[in-house]
Amino acid sequence: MKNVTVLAGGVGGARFTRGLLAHLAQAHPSVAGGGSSVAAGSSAAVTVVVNTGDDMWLNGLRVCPDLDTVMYTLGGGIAEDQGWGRPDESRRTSSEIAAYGRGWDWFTLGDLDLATHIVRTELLRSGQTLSEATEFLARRWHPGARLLPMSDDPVETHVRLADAADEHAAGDLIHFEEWWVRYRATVRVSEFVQVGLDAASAAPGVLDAIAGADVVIVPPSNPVVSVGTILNVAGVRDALRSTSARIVGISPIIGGSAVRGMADQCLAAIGVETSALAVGLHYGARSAGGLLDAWLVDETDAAAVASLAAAGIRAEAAPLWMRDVPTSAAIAERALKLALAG
Ligand code: FO1
Repeated sequence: MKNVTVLAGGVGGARFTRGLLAHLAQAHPSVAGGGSSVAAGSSAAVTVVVNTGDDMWLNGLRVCPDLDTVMYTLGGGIAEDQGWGRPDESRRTSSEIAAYGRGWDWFTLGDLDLATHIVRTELLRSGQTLSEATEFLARRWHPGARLLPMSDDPVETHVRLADAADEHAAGDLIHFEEWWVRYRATVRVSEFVQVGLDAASAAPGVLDAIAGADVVIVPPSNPVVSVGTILNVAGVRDALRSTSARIVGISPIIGGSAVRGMADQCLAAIGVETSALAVGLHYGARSAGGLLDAWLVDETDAAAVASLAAAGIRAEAAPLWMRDVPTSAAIAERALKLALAG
């Protein structure tokens, strides 16, 4: 086991990767020990390619929700129950910003979290790329994996509202985070638009991390706005098609409902049923021009295994609830075994 590349969004991808690193450290101890991009104590090098479609400019700061969630989660700085942001947060600064009538008062920029956005913005304004700024920030957190933004070019997921909401008319495009956080994805959307995608290229190292992997993992992140966005970056799908790596995914849907967030609303917007089977078929079998060699579903969805196999996707059922690091590590172990079997 040498190189594992994970295509991650926010909370689900971050928690899965934390489990993966724990499993690799315990299962593949190496004499050399871990370096910054090698899982601590493991001979395996893990690269996380992170979705940047949720990113935004807010109060003049570049906020990168998924990169920060992965960095904080792997670095031990995450507000665990919330899944994003820092623990023991305060909101003194954002309250002052709101007093000026600026910013998004429904989007919490905590005082500690703000330091990350301030330093990132300073680095970007000094001419660094998002990759360079991400590498700099990660040094403090020692994530045990290499974090790569999917692109150094700005890509923002916007949603086209199917219905009016507050000051927005039906047909308006709003930033994904406004739909996700202000409206909790309750307003119907007609499409997702990745603003900037056409001009975006994969960040340095992303395509190589896919080409050079032994296993590529699609974690239980949002298949539309997180994994889907990464897949749309120029060159990524081709790299996934041609890599010698085995590609395994873990279903973000258990028993017909999204484990976290509002993935079901995103799936509905693209006409995909909210089921482990439908998402696996949505990603598609590699042998049929799709993404997956293998797909791990929860035990409650074991009935999907036969249909997935018929579609050319090797599937197994396993407990997929990530309650803590040990359960996430067990899922990672099953995913790696499934990827490398057959
Ligand atoms: N999610 C919320 O539900 N409410 C928030 O106020 C909020 C603020 C926030 C600030 C920084 C950050 O990195 C993430 C934040 N998130 C918040 C989470 C964010 O919406 C999600 O992590 C992803 O964008 C979706 O996976």
